[in-house]
Amino acid sequence: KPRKPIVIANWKLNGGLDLICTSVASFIGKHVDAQIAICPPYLYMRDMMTFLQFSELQIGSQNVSRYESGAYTGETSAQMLKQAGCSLCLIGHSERRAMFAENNEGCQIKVRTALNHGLLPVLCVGENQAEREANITEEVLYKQLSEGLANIELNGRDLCIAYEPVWAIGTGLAATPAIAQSVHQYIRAELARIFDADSAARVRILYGGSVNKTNARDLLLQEDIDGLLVGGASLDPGHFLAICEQA
Ligand code: G2H
Repeated sequence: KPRKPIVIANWKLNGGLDLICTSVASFIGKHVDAQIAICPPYLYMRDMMTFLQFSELQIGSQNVSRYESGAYTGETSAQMLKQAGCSLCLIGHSERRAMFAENNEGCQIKVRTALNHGLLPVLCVGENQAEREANITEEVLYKQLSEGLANIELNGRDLCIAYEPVWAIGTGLAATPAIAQSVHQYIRAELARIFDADSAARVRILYGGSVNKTNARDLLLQEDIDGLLVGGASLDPGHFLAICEQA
């Protein structure tokens, strides 16, 4: 594969110290070719950091503030995340869009902030069931990508896009490898329009939505699927490791 595979665990509002310990322990002595990151709830990042000398795991954040500092109660800035040892951050996960009123404009500010502080932004996009049934998947993605990445200059810095069809999230019904590949191909073409062909060829596009150790391999075999974003299955350390070993 031309791009280094990446597998990210998104624990959402789950897990705790025990899961940090067992998850990091499961990677000790294991060699995986892919870049692997776990996004625990903020509170556990520092605990995870203390174990990381034993493995090549990275820490990711499930969100990042659009603000740098100031009177913004409840927020955590990109600079703080970077200082805490975070390597990457998810931006605009569909749950944040649906339940916490995140929009494309806010995502664009977060992508910019993450890049400025040396965090790898993982911008999440995807259509819901009604949009897929109405055949407007590409229109939805076009808007999410062109607004979410408006006026961003990469200047050689890394960016990831996570394609997470909302109808596949937590439902057990993952997109078929063929459907995912065709959407990923569309996303890469859009990235070439937004940036340029070289940048688009470098951006890693992850698939997310009911990924498990049984469907991971076929998804990863697709030309434009460069990694996976794993929710439910990442809460079982052995299961998550089995997914990572296929990347
Ligand atoms: C999609 C995914 C991880 P799950 O949200 O971001 O969750 O694998 O449980 O569908």
